Amino acid sequence: MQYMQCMKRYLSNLHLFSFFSRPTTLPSFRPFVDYLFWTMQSFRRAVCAPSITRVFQTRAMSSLKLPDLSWDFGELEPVISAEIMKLHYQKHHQAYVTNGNLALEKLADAQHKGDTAAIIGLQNALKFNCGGHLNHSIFWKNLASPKKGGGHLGSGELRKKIETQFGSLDKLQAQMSATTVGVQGSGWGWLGYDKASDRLVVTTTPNQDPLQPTTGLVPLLGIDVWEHAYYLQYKNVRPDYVKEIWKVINWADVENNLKNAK
Ligand code: MN3
Repeated sequence: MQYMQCMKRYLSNLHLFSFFSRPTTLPSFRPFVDYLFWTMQSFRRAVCAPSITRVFQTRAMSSLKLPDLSWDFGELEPVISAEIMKLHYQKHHQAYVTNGNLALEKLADAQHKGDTAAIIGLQNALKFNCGGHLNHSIFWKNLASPKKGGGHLGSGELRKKIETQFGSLDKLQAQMSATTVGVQGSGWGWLGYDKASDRLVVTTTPNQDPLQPTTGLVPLLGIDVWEHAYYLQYKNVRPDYVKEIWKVINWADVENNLKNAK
């Protein structure tokens, strides 16, 4: 029985090994003996080596990383203080990355073991931590200093869409501010894009729920209204933070997200 399993594994790995390790030309002397020796070596390595597919899967899945930022922590002042941005990026986002990678490793292990219960048990940790990573990666790019275009909406397709659907940029901002301030507890305000109807949508998600996986909408602009995003500067007054943040919205990035969504 063990022999049969061994042979089965050998045969399933053989095509990979023959590609990597088969000599291009066999030595001209004692060809049959050498070929036999090569075959035995391949068999040994194929059986002893871990599954190549699994190694690649594990590495590919455990690869969340803090993204590079296009601004310095103090560049968004006075709208958001350097202290907030530094803590937010280095501590909060880092925690989502660290815990997301941990959850992904556990998932790979559970999948390898075929442990369905463990896979299901990891879903909340995956949504929260990997969602936090996705959301913040969008958020950082959504921000820019006014000196680098922050707060300025160009005259492209995004402006046309906003004016057609909401009347003006001011009206969109007013609607999105009200919706975002209204998030109960921690969460995000979003300007999303609905591919099916080719329309912009203002909405919110709770906690770290990522927009696209939970609603199907493509995220164009996210506003983080977790208290860690503003409390050190705005205390409990979330409406003031949301009102100010429009001065540092990187509309060029939002426009780019719309272009990529299509
Ligand atoms: Mn945050």
